[in-house]
Amino acid sequence: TAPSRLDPSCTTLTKFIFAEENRIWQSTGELTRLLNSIQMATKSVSALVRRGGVSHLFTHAIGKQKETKRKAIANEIFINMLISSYSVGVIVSEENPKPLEVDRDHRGKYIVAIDPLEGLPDVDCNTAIGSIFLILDKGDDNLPTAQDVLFEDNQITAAGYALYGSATTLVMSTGEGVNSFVLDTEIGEYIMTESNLKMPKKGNTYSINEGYTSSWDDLVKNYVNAKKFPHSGKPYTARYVGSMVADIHRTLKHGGIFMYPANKEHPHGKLKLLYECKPMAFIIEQAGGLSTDGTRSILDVKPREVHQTTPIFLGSTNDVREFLGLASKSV
Ligand code: AHM
Repeated sequence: TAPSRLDPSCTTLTKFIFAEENRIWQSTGELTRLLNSIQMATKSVSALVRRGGVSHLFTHAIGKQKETKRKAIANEIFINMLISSYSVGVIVSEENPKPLEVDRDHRGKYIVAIDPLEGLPDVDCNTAIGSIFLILDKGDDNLPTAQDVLFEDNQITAAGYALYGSATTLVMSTGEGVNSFVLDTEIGEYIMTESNLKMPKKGNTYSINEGYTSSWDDLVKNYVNAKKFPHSGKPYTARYVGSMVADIHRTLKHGGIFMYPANKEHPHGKLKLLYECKPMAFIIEQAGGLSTDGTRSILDVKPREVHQTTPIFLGSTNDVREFLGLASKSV
């Protein structure tokens, strides 16, 4: 259970970041500053999302216009915070066509890929949305440039997401398991609610947009069919918010499988490799689950383009293995 906010011994995200720096990073403080700038950005975006339609920022905008405006503000918040951390050399954002090189005075050693506000199509219906981040290190002493974003040997230093749901939750991994924090709005701090979170080995939920059934390949059709009409046991439950962070957060907590395969409209999948799929795959694998594009782990897919998309299947080990088992039989 979550510790009381009045308990001074509870672990806040800020305390956790300092303790981790001391314990494992033996760092110069760069990663600490960077993670703190990301937590600050998510707090600001959380406030922006919660003000929603009543904020003066949005009163003149409607529908798609409103969505675009909100994304632009969230992007500006993230980029500003990242630059102010003096830890980032290059920023890739879903909202910017090209990678952004940080000016010489503020430049640091990390490459950061972000989707500042994700899952917006249904935001007018008050659905949960999120922000996603991936921190890469190219592993040498030269500060990164835009060309380094697609460097094959970039290592993931950390990844995570903030989910703006009924509460704001931040889930993060620095490669030593997954930790989850909930924003206590009264004190403005994230409080740790789960440490070293492990996902169930098997779930009973599948999550996919079934409206596209007619354009899936036979493998996906057969797999989903097997979940609905099992030879034995109960059928799986279907859950699909249509907001990636919400769907994957539920999969992390309750187990099961999330899928966004290729379809006719998106022959190479819809979700973006660098700032949507890789961070989520990192979290799921750090929590003991699996991710795949159908043939290999999403973490092993080498990016060729900044905004590249990929089919993605991820979730509980046994569920993803069952899917991959069908895949190997169908070749
Ligand atoms: P975007 O790339 O336009 O931001 O869309 C991403 C969103 C994800 O949050 C979600 O998983 C997916 O698109 C839903 O797509 P669909 O409506 O095709 O099922």
